[in-house]
Amino acid sequence: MTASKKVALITGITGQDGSYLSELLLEKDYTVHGIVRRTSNLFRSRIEHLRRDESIYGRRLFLHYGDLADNATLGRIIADVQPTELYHLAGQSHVGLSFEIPESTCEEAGMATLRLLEIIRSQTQPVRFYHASTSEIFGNASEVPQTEATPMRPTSPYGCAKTFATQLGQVYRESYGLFVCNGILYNHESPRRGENFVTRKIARAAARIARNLETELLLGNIESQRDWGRAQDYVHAMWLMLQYHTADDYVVATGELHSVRDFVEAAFAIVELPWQKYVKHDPAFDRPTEPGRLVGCSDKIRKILGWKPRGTFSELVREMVEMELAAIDSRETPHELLP
Ligand code: GDR
Repeated sequence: MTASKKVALITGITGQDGSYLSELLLEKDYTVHGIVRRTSNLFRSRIEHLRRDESIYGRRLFLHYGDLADNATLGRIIADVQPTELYHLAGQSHVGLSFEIPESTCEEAGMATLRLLEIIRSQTQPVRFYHASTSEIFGNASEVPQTEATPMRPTSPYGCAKTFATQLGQVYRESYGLFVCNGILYNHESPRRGENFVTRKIARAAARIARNLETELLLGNIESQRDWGRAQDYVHAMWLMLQYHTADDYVVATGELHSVRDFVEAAFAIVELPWQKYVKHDPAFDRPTEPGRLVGCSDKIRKILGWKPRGTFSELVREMVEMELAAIDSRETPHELLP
């Protein structure tokens, strides 16, 4: 077997998106390298199935210890791996938490991106760079739906850091001719979503309440609205961006708005329970400010790259709740059931 010439390096490989992206790239015959933080826990649930696969791990999938704050290590990994594509997905990504820990959030979401851009600028071989931008850059959006041309008006420390990183990506693309794409992704969910994001929190609680493992679900603002898509489709969009002949920025969204309340209703309907009885408001989950109506117009990526989202909102809710139920019933975590 000849080694694949396509070499991807992923920061944030153990996250929801990193794990789906790894699977996609391995299917496409890439060699995949991931940067992981050294922790005392070696179990990396979302990619554990790949790590345990002897035909993949150590052959076409490699993990490297590194930290976004450690410039020397990042530089060494990139020089050693010589990636043809770098997907920068890592960093603190919880918007609410960014109000509690603004400095480290900005360091990870903002400065680390600059650090990586500087490293790829100094490489002799070209590296295509994907930056995980976000709808949070639009924040208090001046128009609905938002497009690539909508002004950036972030409403959280996380949104500010991502705005900084997105604009740096544009500056490096224009100033140095680097191949840098900003994927302006709206919320994207799956059974592998972190438990403190609202969709997973709701899906998990609905299942646990249905199985008598919990008695209530504490939420912040349930009137908040979001444009929710499927993570599996969104990592495909990331890959498409780096395959095109020119680098650009793309909005990735479904174009549909739903409230947190809609998600709650749909999730509890699946387990046939009255949500009003279990869902309580806890101001601890309210945020100092909320963005406006974040809903994306993805015409550009549909037209240029032929991308489109699959599945409906209710299918997404169903998939997430059913995985939680299956996990409880089989005593596995949903990650281990591998949707
Ligand atoms: P978001 O996702 O902030 O949009 O960022 P999240 O799921 O955290 O919140 C969505 C909305 O739900 C409301 N909400 C709650 N949120 C959480 N986490 N927990 C609660 O208990 C709760 N109750 C109500 C929030 O106020 C908010 O309005 C996600 C992240 O993945 C970002 O990294 C990414 O950039 C954007 O999506 C696009």
